[in-house]
Amino acid sequence: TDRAQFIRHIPKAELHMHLEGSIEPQMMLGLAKRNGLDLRWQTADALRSAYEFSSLQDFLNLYFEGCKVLVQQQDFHDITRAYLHRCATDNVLHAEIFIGPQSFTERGVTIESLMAGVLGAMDDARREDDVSSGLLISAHRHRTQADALALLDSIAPWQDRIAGIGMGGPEVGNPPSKFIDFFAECKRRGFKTTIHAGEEGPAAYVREAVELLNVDRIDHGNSALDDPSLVELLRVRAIPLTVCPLSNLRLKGVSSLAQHPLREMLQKGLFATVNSDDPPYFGGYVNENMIEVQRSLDLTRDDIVTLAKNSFRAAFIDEPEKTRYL
Ligand code: ES4
Ligand code: ZN
Repeated sequence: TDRAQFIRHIPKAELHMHLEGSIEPQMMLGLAKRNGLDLRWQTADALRSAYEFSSLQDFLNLYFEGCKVLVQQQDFHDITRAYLHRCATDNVLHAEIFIGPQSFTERGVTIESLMAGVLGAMDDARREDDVSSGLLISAHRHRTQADALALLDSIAPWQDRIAGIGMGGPEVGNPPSKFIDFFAECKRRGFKTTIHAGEEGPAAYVREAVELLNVDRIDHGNSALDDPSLVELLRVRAIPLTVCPLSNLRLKGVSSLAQHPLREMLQKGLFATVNSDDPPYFGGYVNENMIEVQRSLDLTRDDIVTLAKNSFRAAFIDEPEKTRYL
């Protein structure tokens, strides 16, 4: 349709996408074969049919299992390059991509091969496709704060190549308040920060992320709408929310896209962006997320323009560079 074409063509940024969650089934099988690993699935269709989830934890179990196919520097290069190629096709001019090194270093993969693979592919995409990108290092909230601080030390050699630090993993039972010292240390080192909050957890977790961690963005943030004074805080401070509609649908955060909180977020003046989270797992890249949520919530052309502009405004890039996109 007209509106879908408009969405595909408008220049945009993506700010919430996990590299480990970007591996298409065919590539997953190829990586397993290349590394001599046996997967529980033998065909792309069989793997795809496993992508049915009842909750965030149910998804994370499969996601962490899939991480095992990433072993060599070339593996990290190839998945990063494939995603950034897709960005070029989708008019995503800038992408900020998460990777969670703890899934790999715990198995003996070196941080050096992980970083060289990902950063090399980001450089290639800039040169070959004119796609700009930033790397977000994500810590696991189900591990300890000491683990997160050790991760921070391990990435120190690449400080100037890292756009920001994030946090993901099973949310309920692992509140932001568990990581006050870690996020203070990230800030002390000059990093921008973000954290998954309000995806399955309550509004109180989003409030902790803002008031105790002072993060620069919130990933998801859906449950914030349950607390009117928190909505006001997010609006006044203009804290971006990286919303992921198809992720919320597939992890049962919403029962249908028509129930998705995005329209209410925009109506209340919140700084919302639309993102894909883990595209093959949840059934779409950023364009599919925007197209499907636009249709389900009957978003206007102006809403789409707002979302696209917000994606650049919320990016962890220097203000002078941002104006190139706005
Ligand atoms: C997540 Cl660690 C991680 N990866 C992908 N998506 C997520 N959502 C919450 N935590
Ligand atoms: Zn996420």
